[in-house]
Amino acid sequence: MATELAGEIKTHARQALGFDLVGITTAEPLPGAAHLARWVTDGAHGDMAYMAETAHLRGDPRRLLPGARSVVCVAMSYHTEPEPPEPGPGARHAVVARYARRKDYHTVIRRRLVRLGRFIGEHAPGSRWRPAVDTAPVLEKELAQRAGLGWLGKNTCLINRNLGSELLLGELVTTVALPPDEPETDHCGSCTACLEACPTRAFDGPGRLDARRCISYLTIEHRGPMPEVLLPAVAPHLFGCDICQAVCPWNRHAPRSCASALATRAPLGELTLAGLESLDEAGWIALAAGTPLRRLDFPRLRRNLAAITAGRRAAGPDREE
Ligand code: B12
Ligand code: SF4
Ligand code: SF4
Repeated sequence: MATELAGEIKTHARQALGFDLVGITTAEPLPGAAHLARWVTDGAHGDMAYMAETAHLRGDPRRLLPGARSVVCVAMSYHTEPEPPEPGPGARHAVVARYARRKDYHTVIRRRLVRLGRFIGEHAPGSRWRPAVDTAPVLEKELAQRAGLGWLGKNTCLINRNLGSELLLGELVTTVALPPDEPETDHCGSCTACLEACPTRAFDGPGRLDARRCISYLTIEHRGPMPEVLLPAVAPHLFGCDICQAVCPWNRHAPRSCASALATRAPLGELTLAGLESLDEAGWIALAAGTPLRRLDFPRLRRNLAAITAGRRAAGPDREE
């Protein structure tokens, strides 16, 4: 009965809801909670206070939904267009991370998870469920690894053997007991490309990221001024960073995603610095609306633009145009 339902859930998630990957794990606590606790104690979360405040909850999905027995893990690929060459510090373009050049995945995935929850509710009357996408206090990548969707690479991202790592994750925590899938094993081998490619040396070791040095953190999450010494490496990134995924061999042959809900929005891949400089607050809000970019308020947009200018200057006159 539970095996049959698990099969129906997977088919529905893939065929009716358009998820690229789906797997099931138990709602048992995750061993990585200990690493998270250490990460926070070391201060590697920087000023992401929410990570410290909720660290004690993140390792146990049952804290999200009392009585939870299973977690249905899903992923959508945003590997939609070929990787453009990374512009150097002197480029006229501002780089926006690939996941942010499209509709906000939080909205897309959450809506589909709600439909999946209703589907399960119809088949298991009286059961309860809760969707989670990014903001819920749970270790999403480790859950997905345990559900067989991929492994945690040395760059700390979840990588799938077929689809690579350009994946966005979500979970449906449910009180229904479902048979779990086999966890995925590690396939990084002796490769260290991501650790070597990171321009700010943000990795303390394989799978250990000090967010305070990560361009993604500095441009999206960080509130204060950027550390001056990192500015040349931050330019020309306006929002997020893809370098440690762009160099990953598992992304080289991954098939292009055909999820139309996550199709690229034309202007977001080619924002010029001059165009961004000329925007007022209303212009920026309109441009960022409905995309992950809305996370960046106008003062921090201006801060990031100033960081790009300062970074280009610090990189030397020949890097400025
Ligand atoms: C905080 C956060 C960030 C932070 C910190 C990143 C990080 N690696 O933790 C910052 C702002 C830097 C960030 C950046 C990005 N993020 Co983010 N982020 C999150 C968030 C909210 C929490 C992650 C977390 O718990 N971090 C805590 C640390 C401790 O976890 P960790 O580094 O993964 O470590 C785990 C293991 O590696 C292991 N471990 C840790 N240390 C050690 C040490 C040893 C010795 C061992 C053996 C193991 C081990 O245990 C830990 C717990 O499982 C999740 C959503 C969620 N709720 O999970 C999204 C999430 C991880 N982010 C996501 C994305 C897309 C990104 C970016 C690609 C965006 C971009 N292009 O700029 C980058 C990727 C940068 C990178 N290389 O990780 C996706 C990842 C999808 C994927 N394929 O993996 C998620 C899952 C959101 C989503 N719903 O899709 N992010
Ligand atoms: S996202 Fe960029 S800055 Fe952050 S760890 Fe990866 S390569 Fe380094
Ligand atoms: S670049 Fe190499 S080491 Fe890094 S995540 Fe990919 S396979 Fe693993």
